[in-house]
Amino acid sequence: MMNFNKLLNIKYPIIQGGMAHIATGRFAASVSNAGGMGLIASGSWPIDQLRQEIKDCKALTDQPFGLNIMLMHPSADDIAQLCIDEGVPFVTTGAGNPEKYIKAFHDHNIIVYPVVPTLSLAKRMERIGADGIIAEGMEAGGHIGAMTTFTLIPQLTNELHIPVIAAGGIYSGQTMLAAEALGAAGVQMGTAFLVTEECPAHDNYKNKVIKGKSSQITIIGSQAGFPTRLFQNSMTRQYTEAEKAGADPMELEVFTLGALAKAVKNGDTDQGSLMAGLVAGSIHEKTTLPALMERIMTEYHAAKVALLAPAQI
Ligand code: TUI
Repeated sequence: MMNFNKLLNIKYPIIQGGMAHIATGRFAASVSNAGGMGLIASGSWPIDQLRQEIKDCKALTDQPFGLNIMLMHPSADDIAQLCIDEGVPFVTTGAGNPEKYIKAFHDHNIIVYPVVPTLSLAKRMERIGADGIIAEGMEAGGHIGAMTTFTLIPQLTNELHIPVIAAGGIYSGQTMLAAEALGAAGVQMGTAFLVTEECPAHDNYKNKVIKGKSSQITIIGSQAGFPTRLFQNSMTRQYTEAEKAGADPMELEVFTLGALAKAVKNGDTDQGSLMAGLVAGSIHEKTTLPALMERIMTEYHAAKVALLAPAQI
């Protein structure tokens, strides 16, 4: 059942994904004000600016909000401490194992939902006390695992006792209903939130998502151990050639370093890193956050009624 919003005191069972360099305090507050769980990205800003983003978010909403910690970031320890110091109510983690932070978070009443790409990691997270799990299939944008949402979610909902949130491939009421059919208690979306009016990403980035086809999306970084889904462009072609030529992972980093900021801030669609999920091929218009949330919920309820209605033949 889609009921995890009741656990977290939010209107809709929808979390906004981390989205490095994009999800500011202001944006997270807008998502929370529209009835979802807004998340501030971390790792994209120096720690003092991140503290300010949290303060901005608190000033702009009285609704619950959260912060996403990218665990491979060298300042992950400081970011975790900042969440404790600033009383961030909800934390999600990605790109690693958050085990060492969970006790401290719980001691400070912080709810923790790790993002995981496998059943084994999810079971481990439940054992050590995670409050819920965000299971991300490889349809997602950015750093991904190897399981699809359709195969990952049932594995987790069959075996875990804590809420499972589906991520990867979710952008509409219908996909949300599909996640519910697999046992998910809620959904997380990134790409769908990227193309809202309130999102601070450059318009060139948003237009790429709105006009782009799923066939223009590729994966780079698999050899370096950090598979990342994004739009194909000059940067990804150069990266792939270097990868084929056997460049070492550190050399490959040079291509992606700063490339996300280039896309988000400068709108550089040629050399920038335009991370997006495969749903980019299904998203064709820009709306406001409240309109997006209302549309998804209306679609979700209509799709549910249509499924349950007797066949009309
Ligand atoms: O983390 C993500 N997606 C991301 S992080 C990111 S950051 C970034 N990348 C490039 C340039 C600038 C910034 C972009 N997209 N999603 C959650 C996620 N977590 N996907 C996969 C995982 C994951 C992988 C391995 C989680 C745990 C894990 O565990 C390995 C272990 O330690 O056992």
